[in-house]
Amino acid sequence: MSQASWSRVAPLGVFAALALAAGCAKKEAAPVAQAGPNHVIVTAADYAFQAPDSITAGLEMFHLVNKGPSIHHLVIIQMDSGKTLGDLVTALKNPGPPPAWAHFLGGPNAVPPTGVDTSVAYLTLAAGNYAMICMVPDSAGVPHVMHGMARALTVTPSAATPAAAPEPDVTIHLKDYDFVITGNLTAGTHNIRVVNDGPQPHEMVIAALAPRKKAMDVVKWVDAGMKGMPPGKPMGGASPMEPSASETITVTFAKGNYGLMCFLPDAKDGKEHAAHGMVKDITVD
Ligand SMILES: [Cu+2]
Repeated sequence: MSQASWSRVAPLGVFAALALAAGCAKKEAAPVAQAGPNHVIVTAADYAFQAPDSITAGLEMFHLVNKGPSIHHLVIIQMDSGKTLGDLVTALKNPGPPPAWAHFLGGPNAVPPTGVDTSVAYLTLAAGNYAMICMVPDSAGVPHVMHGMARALTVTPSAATPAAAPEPDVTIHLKDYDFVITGNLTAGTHNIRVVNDGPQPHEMVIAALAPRKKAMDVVKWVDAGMKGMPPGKPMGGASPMEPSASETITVTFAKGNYGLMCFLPDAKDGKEHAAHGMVKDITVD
């Protein structure tokens, strides 16, 4: 698969070089390919995001850094035209599923409050109005978005063809209720394509597990308000995304035991998807 896509990319590069050499700027130019991702650095703290107000459409490489003191993540939500960040925050105060005009697209999932660890996600965004929110709960179970951890993001149009996300060597399908992994999660850095096969929204939190701890211990610790010694350390993953959404994340694994978890509430009974079995222990070696 990686060979096929390289062979598609290479001729474009040659063509672009030839076009430049020929100085064909006067003719109607073919759409130019975006050179690479737009780097979007987002810094989380209790309870606000520091981020640009506006970015250009195309492949966005979100880098999430967390200055704490709490654990935070970044959820990217596309809002249908006419809807504002205020509308979104108001709608999220109501129990039940989010409004149909708010499209949860993913983003970089939870990162510990070290100010150094980074969670990375590539998303291809079209021009429009977006929101960045944190849905991680505080010790009373109230999501951080309700403490003001919400920020508007404008994506401006671009004539360039979006750059391609890095070729994944691992794909993880989110299902009701499972994580299905294809490819080998070995020690080292991986580009992981995360695809929500639905029918419900899902997320994937990755945690490096403490000795003798299981993914379910992390779920229980989060549900109990994240008090005391954490049974695992968050190391990114994919933030909540609607069915059919996908993104690519870059994660570096050391040898060891990891947990994959989905904390989203179930459409039928409101319980976390982890309680429905969307929790997986994996060993990387
Ligand atoms: Cu889920």
